[in-house]
Formats: sequence, C-alpha cells, structure tokens
Amino acid sequence: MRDAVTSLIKNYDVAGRYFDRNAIDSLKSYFESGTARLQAAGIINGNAAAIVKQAGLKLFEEQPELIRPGGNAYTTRRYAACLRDMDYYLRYATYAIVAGNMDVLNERVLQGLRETYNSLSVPIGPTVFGIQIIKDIVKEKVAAAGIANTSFVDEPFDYLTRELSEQDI
Ligand SMILES: CCC1=C(C)/C(=C/C2=NC(=C\c3[nH]c(/C=C4\NC(=O)[C@H](C)[C@H]4CC)c(C)c3CCC(=O)O)/C(CCC(=O)O)=C2C)NC1=O
Repeated sequence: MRDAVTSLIKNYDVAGRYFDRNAIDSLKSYFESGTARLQAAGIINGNAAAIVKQAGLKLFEEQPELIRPGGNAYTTRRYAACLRDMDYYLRYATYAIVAGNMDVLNERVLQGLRETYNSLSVPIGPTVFGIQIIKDIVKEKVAAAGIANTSFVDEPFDYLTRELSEQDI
C-alpha cells in the first residue's frame, strides 16, 4: 500500500534521481492539503453511518426497481449487503483521501470486484451512481465545515467509478 510520499520515493529511487521540481511541487501540494484531508476524515468518521443511510435512501428513491422483487437489492439480506458495500466505499475512500493516493483502493477494494459483481448480478451502473451520491454528501459536509477546495474528496470516488465502469475485455 502506498501514499503520496512513498509512491514518489519509489518512482525516483527506481530512476536513481533526486527529487526534481515536479516532485517537490507534488509533495508541496500534498502537504498543503494535509490539514484539509484530515479534517475531511474527521467529518466522515463522525457521520459515516448517517452518510451511508442517506446515500442508500437517495439511491433507492431514484432507482426503486433495485428493491422491488427481481431487483438486486431486494430481500433484507441483499439490501443490507448493498448498504454494507456503500460503507466499504466510504471507508476506503477515506483512507485514500488521507494517503493522497489511490493504491489502497486497487489493493483492497477493486481487485476481483467486477468479477464478483458480475457473478452475483450486482448491477454496476447503480453501484457507481451510489458511489457518486456518497461523494456529493461528503463534499457537502466538508464544504459546510469551511473547506474551500474539496477537489481532493472527488478523487477516490471518481477513481472507484472509473475503475468499476471499465468494460470487460
Ligand atoms: C472491502 C472490499 C469489499 C467489497 C467492495 C465487497 C463487495 C461485495 N459485495 C457483495 C455482494 C453484494 N453487493 C450488493 C450491492 C448492491 N446491489 C444493488 O442492487 C446495489 C446497486 C448495490 C449497493 C449499492 C448486493 C445486493 C450483494 C449481495 C448479492 C447476493 O448475494 O446476491 C459481495 C459478495 C459476498 C457478500 O455478499 O458479502 C462482495 C465481495 N466485499 C469486500 O470485502
């Protein structure tokens, strides 16, 4: 698992190079956003259950067929599995926000996920929609806490969306 610092060190070490201007700029931007990243993590930590609940309600309100007979989130067990998955996305996104790096998502979340979803007929489109709803709720809360630039919040959710949406070869 890597973070913004260790991934840069690895890249420069492989090339046997000192940090150049690009590296310093990239580290600078990571450290400058550090306090905001931690604040966001704190906000998520204090509201995780409510965020997941709100995101689930919105998802099922917009796509009610998911929880009707024949829908993938129909039955209590599958409804709960869906909310649990949303909770996973939120928790791992928080790790990635703090790390400033998406590696943890590849390693712990995305590996084999599409295959699992395909084999259980978990629909990718609505899942991605759910991830975007979580993102919007988190951004709203982070902005309400007075953090002006919330673009770092987008990164892990957009990364999950991109990777999950990718077509099977
Ligand atoms: C930490 C990384 C991690 C992830 C991401 C993860 C996902 C994950 N979601 C699963 C199932 C599931 N996932 C969903 C999710 C949904 N169905 C919908 O219609 C919605 C669109 C969506 C919620 C947004 C459902 C309903 C199941 C149960 C499917 C079934 O058993 O039929 C399963 C199959 C095993 C199980 O049920 O526990 C896995 C492995 N597991 C992990 O360890």
